[in-house]
Amino acid sequence: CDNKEAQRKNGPNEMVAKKLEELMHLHKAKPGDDNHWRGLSYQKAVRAIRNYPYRIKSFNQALTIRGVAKKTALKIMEIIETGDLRRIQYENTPDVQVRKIFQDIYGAGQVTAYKWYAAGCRTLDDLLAGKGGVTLTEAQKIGIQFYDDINDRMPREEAKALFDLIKPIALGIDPKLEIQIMGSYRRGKADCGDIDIMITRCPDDGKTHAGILHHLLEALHEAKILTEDLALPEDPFGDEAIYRGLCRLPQFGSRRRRIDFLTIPWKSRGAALLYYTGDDIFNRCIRLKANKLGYSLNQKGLFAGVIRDPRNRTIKLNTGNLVASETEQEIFRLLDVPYQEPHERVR
Ligand code: DCP
Ligand code: MG
Ligand code: MN
Repeated sequence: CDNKEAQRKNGPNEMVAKKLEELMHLHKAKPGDDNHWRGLSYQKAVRAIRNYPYRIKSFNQALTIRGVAKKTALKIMEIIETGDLRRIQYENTPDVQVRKIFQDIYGAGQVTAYKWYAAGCRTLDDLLAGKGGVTLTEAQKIGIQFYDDINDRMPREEAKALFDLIKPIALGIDPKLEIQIMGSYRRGKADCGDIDIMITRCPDDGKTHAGILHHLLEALHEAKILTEDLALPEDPFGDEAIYRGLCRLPQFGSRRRRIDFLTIPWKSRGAALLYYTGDDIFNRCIRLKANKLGYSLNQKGLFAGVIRDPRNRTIKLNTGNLVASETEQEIFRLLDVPYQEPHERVR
């Protein structure tokens, strides 16, 4: 996991990257694990191609790019030589197009999209009408109502403007709260798919942030900043809670934006910050590094001595001992990885 500068979108191979990205989205719209993994491997290749500083001219040169194997190199050559990729037309069939639209509905995934298609639905209106006996959750209905808003990304300035409204309201409830934006915003991206807000509080004075989310959500609805709830916290009075919803700037004509709140115990703030800053591929990479050193890393901390069931590695026979969780720096140090600034955390 070495450093990598942010993706360039005006580099010498942008046309190649765009076409492969199109194909990646088509694979991701198909069900099944192999399509999922194929989508991920394209994602890595697309990034590496965007970061590659020279114009790709030959098959062998393409092969030198990390994440590009023979099949991808052949596709790259086809794009360079013909300006197009036939495989895109071949994959982009009407059923894939419909499922791609369905799967972008909040609260729906590949499996649901497939099910709805199989039930005979072809449009968002079909879904709303319950065609083929389809029933929608409340979150999915909101997902359809604000389909375009939710699937659009906001400029980072808008994320900041929303946060600048939210922060004083939170501090008005408890001035000792620590509140900050994570996710793509913290990585410095110019546009954000949503706003990811972390809340915690130092318990030195005997108080914690437990229960704060309940009051904050109420105040933000009152202020007409929160507009719809998508997923309410299971226990809004605990110190670990997740909320997902929609928000908007109070200005007339402003669009709905996705917002996530997470409250986390003070002790695990470093690990939570690391995890929720991402990006997701960087996380996978650093988790792998942790595993190689015999650790286990998640949003709660870095653990030593975790024993996993050899027949099913996702089952922990022993949860291990917490070795670091309060700062990102100590986690990087223990993993023997040089500290990486948030904007560098893209792989
Ligand atoms: N995350 C992860 N794996 C996932 C989902 C999320 O590791 N499957 C972590 C890394 C993400 C962070 O949580 O950076 C926030 O998730 P988001 O879905 O909000 O992703 P980003 O904020 O990175 O991007 P976007 O601008 O699209 O919201
Ligand atoms: Mg985000
Ligand atoms: Mn998010």
